[in-house]
Amino acid sequence: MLQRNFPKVLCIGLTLVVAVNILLAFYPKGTFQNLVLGGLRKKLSLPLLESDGARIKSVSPLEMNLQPLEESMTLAKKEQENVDNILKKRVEAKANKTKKLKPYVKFFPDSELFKQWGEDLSEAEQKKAEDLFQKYGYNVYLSDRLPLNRTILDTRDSRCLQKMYSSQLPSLGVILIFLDEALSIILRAITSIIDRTPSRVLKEIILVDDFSSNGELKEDLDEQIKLYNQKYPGLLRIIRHTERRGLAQARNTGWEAATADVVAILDSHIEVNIGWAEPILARIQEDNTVIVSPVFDNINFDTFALEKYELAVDGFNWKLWCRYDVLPQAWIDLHDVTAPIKSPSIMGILAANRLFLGEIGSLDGGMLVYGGENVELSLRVWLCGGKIEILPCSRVAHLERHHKPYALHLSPVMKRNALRVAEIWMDKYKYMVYAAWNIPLKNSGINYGDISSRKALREKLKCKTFNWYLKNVYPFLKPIHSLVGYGRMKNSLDETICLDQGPESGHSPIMFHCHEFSSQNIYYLLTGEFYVGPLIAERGIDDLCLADPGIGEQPTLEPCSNAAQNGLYIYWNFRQGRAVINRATKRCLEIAKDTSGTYVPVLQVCTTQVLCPGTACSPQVPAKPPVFKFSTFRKPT
Ligand SMILES: *[C@@H]1O[C@H](CO)[C@@H](O)[C@H](O)[C@H]1NC(C)=O
Ligand SMILES: [Mn+2]
Repeated sequence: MLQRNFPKVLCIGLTLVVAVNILLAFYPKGTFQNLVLGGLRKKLSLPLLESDGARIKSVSPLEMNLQPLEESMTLAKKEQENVDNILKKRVEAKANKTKKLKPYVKFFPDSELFKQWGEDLSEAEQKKAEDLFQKYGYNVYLSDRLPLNRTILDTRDSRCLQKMYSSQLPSLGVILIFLDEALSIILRAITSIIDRTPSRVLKEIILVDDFSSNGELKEDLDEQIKLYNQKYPGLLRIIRHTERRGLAQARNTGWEAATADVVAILDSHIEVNIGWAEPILARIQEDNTVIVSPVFDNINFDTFALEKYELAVDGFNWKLWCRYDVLPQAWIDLHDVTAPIKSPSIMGILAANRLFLGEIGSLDGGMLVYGGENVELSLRVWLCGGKIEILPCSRVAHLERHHKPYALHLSPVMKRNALRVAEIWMDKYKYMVYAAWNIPLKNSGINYGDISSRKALREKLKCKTFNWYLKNVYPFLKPIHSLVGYGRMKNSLDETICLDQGPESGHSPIMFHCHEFSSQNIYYLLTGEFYVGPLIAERGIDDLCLADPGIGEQPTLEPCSNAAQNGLYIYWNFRQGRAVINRATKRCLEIAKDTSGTYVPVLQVCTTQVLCPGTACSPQVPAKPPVFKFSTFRKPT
């Protein structure tokens, strides 16, 4: 399945986003819809689907850069292929020596693990590798056999190699947090840090275990730490949570234990690349209020080959899912590929002056499990006196899991954390987050925890408003000021089906059995538009507008500004409980059975479904059903 190739939630290494997704533009969404229509929805997990929507949107502004990106991706792939071929030949030569080659049989033909890997494995080995893959979400079998100090491609721009750094850099503490990671993965992260950080600056490596259940992370890991410390006295420490406390708390635990001038808070499924630390330390030495992020490359979950990612900044959509955004023009105009890039947000991995991070409140411990904590920190940094930058010369390779063994359904947690961010930071714009998630503003039924201490912190630090952030840092997000209401649209002829964006992007809405995904989100604006499908509300990208083409019975969906240009009629009169009437054509949106007996949305002369067409409708006279209405009419105020 296509989506499998893509990341689910974690934006670090939104795999292939920058390159391949551009080519696929709207394809994943079509696939999703087809699957829904095929009744296969149960097989898919929610976060996967929802982040798809976000990804499609995030990619659109990058389309203009398609050509150069494609070229450099091809180049990077070729370099990697050469490395891979050499490695493969070595492995083959070794295998030939040690055993007779049997014809290769794939015992797990459907497993993503064996798509590009594992040809030389016996049945027992395949079974073992597949079991480990299911347990961890990446190729532990291979990881256990790769050298801990393996060489990876230096993905820096050549101009980074000419940078000179002070010999008096601040000291660095590296925090590695983990939860049920494979031991060899953690050891490779540690090895890369020790090997690729100047020893004069590397003061400490602090491991934080967020209550793993994995046996090899107990004595075996302790034993390894002891061995490292024999070689590098006092360098490593491990702190173990005695209950699961989530990502944000694990990061805080590490931060509290650190003593170095600068802390780098990393995942433990990474390998830092050559020269990663110097740009970070130099930049923070220059300005201790800047929170920086390295650039990520991707370690493929199956082959462990490194895939170079292009430069991008970190952003998020109204659901607060993180994603990559285009590089700012101001940075491009500098013509210096080594210069720090101002970024609206940060992904999971960051480095900061230890004391400054404390002053602004480190991580919000009220964030559960995972997701949203990066946006919370980003808003706080920008609004309370700091800034965020991506450092192009600092590169970290990040292993994106194929599937997450823990927290299978991240969407509910993400939703809850997003509301928490909205309530603390987004002032009068918080309704945009509720609307994007299709949650009522009042009585949402979602407990986002106690936010009083975070609000007090906001007061204490005299932080700026979200409006300032929108104007000065992230003008890309475009709140809808005239939102009248949102929810699902049903027709009283059959309340089990909802108006749905339908299988073809940008074209035919359908009636489909009601579900929880955003393809059935409907937004009605004071200006008369109906947006159908996931809320976008971003500069330069249109939401989909319900349109009356003026001919035929079929309503269509078109990007709103296109629709207006193409002479489609996109303005409707509507009040809850009344008909949906096109302002120009005076036709009503109704439903009717097609030849196969399925209800479809139709545009027709208003029939029995309305008593009072036009605007001259007396509020005392409700329309006679059947009529379209919001099943739950959610007002943004
Ligand atoms: C990795 O470590 C081994 C054993 O210590 C050593 O022989 C080898 O040269 C190292 N490789 C690299 C690339 O540093
Ligand atoms: Mn990660």
